Amino acid sequence: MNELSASTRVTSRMSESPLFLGLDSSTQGLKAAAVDESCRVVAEFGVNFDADLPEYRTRGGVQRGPDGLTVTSPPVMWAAALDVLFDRMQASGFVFDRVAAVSGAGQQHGSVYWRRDARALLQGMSAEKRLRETLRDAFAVAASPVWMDSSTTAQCRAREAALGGPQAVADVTGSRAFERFTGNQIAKLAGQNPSAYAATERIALVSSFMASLLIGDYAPIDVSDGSGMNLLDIRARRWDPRALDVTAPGLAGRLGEPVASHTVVGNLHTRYAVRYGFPKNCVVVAFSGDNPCSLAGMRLKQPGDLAVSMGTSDTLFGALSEPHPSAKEGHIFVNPVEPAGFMAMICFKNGSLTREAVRQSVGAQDWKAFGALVGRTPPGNGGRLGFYMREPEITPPLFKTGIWRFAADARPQSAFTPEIEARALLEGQFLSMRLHGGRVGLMPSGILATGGASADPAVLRVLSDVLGAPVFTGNQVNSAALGAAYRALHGWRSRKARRCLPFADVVASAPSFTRVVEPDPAAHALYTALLPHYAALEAKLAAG
Ligand code: XUL
Repeated sequence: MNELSASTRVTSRMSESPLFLGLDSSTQGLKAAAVDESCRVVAEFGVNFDADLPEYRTRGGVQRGPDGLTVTSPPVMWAAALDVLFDRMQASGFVFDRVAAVSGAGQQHGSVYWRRDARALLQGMSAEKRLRETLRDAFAVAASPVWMDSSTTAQCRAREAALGGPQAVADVTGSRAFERFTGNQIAKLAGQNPSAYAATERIALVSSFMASLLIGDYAPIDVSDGSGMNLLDIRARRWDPRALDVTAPGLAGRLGEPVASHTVVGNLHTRYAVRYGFPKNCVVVAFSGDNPCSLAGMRLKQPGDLAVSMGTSDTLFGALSEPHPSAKEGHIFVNPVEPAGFMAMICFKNGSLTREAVRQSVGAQDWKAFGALVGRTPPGNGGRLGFYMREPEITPPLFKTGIWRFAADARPQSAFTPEIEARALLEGQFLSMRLHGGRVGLMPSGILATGGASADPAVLRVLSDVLGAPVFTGNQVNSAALGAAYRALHGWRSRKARRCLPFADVVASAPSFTRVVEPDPAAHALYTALLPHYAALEAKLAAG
């Protein structure tokens, strides 16, 4: 995701209509996007934790423990950033008095431990005092574990053992036990630091924490971000009692009841009306995770709408009506804009860095030259397949790195010609997306391509043909903040209508994406025939 620099940006003149503000409390900074009622982005702002709040001594927004596994951030820094952001918006003339609703995104999985009686501190926030002072004593734990933390393997294995194995955990909570998932972080805290856990009155996610700062009270966790905890029954949309029991004592009360993502969780605290001029009746719509908000920002409204984000790692997103949780393939979350729906998210570690390494190894100077190489071989590569694992892969779980090449008859090959290698890389990556996406129920009817590689026509051609769907592109700066702004609008309109309005209707006037590639049916049929061969080879590799 694109980090905004410390600068601020007002992209067009404010209109007179109400505005909807979306925040994104991400790993490295706090961003904001404001949209008008027709989903036009009118302003964007950003704060960078390292640069703008150097006193917290973070690098990339986090602090790393000596074990190399523990990764935390001070929650008070996230609160301090909110003041810096709003001060900056005020200095640039942002019209706070037009903001009808605010919502937000938070980096997923990170947790904040409110100390007993912190609620009174929140309620008593004042316009004169900065949040960092008001909340100095609000935390039972000064260092919040974030999604990059991987120190809870023991707790993950204990959870899976207690609940019947990884697939059983996935069946209920949408994902097998993952180190960064909040339930496992809570289990670690309760086990290793029982006095801090005992002093904790309420546990927030980064998302609900930021919402709490706005309403001046403990804000509920929404069911979509709540799906990233290994604690929520994603079908019932309630905490799973067994998952809570194996985590820590007295957890239900500390979590509070989760709410639907479009819920208005409160009015903005008067502090913000006095300090910045927000309207007194400005409402706060439940904050959610950054990935759920990105789904909203990319307007993946219905099952079949997929997004492929091609960055350092590649991520496949999609809306789903029927979830098929898998212990091997990514995550199923509750959908943040369709209360009865779900979303899937699958991460592939070997993304741009791997593509870059192969581009260099085949002697292509740039992506144009690489595309020319790909164009010299036919779709399907004559049945040849390659697996390019420069990094230990998450999907499929392949910890051994290396390159494996196979002829059409499955015999291992030590090398391919540059043109066969170039095509094998792209086809392998997208066959993997098709295979693993299909296993959790993602069946594409349209694909939004984002990230660096989405500018490359050869990449998009193979993507479209392998997945068998048209590819769209658009220029969106920060889909999480934008999605949060759309969700603010969605929650606000739904509240007025006293029912959850279809999200598609609410964002109908947003700028459309550009349809850039149509799938070639003949090529797609070839890939369909090749998929079982690919799956068999991959299974062999995964088995060692
Ligand atoms: C998702 C995850 C990351 C964070 C980044 O499971 O861990 O994408 O949400 O902010």
